[in-house]
Amino acid sequence: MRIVLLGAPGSGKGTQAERIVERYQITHISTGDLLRAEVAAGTPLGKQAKAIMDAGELVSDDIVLGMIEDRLSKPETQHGFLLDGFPRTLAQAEGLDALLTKHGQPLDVTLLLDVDPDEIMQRLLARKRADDTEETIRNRLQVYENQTAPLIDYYQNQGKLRKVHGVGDVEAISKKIFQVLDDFA
Ligand code: B4P
Repeated sequence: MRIVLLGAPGSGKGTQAERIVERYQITHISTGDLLRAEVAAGTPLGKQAKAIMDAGELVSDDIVLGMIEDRLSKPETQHGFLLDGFPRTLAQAEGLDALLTKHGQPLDVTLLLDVDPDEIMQRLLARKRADDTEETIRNRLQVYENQTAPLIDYYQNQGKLRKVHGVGDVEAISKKIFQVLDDFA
């Protein structure tokens, strides 16, 4: 199973990703987690990424695509994977398609977690991560609208988009997601 999990920052991607990979026994690849690990380790890439992430901007497509290419070349991803927080731009989506075509492993489905901006603001202010200030969240939502939301049409045109409303009980949202994904298992 090869899945993309799409949604605004704070839509519950990280939360639901953990449940999805456990149910289907596939590899979880979160570009946010990979970048935070680079920052924590103080690598040159991490130093470059930190300021961008703190400002709520997107790290460059080249860097993120390089990280994904590296992960997708690992044997454990042969059994399937869930991409969480990637792709976030059209260039990343096109780069991913090219990579998966090369590997002969096209995506099965893109799942959109749909949550409105007011709910997102409340959730992220409650979370208190370093990049979760009101100003940064506003910027991240704007970046999402401008750069990531066009991917909804991109995957819709490929006939791969499925949408789940992401507000309410975490367990209930997982159930709705599993109903959609079971068709691809
Ligand atoms: P991410 O780590 O992807 O950050 P996120 O979008 O804020 O996380 P997520 O959406 O997973 O949050 P979650 O819902 O789990 O990226 C961080 C930064 O890294 C980006 O801003 C960017 O700079 C950089 N980056 C990452 N990927 C990139 C890429 N591909 N290209 C370029 N740059 C990239 O959590 C939200 C909160 O809601 C949690 O506290 C959770 O407990 C809560 N929650 C979840 N479900 C809920 C529910 N149903 N009800 C109430 N609360 C809920």
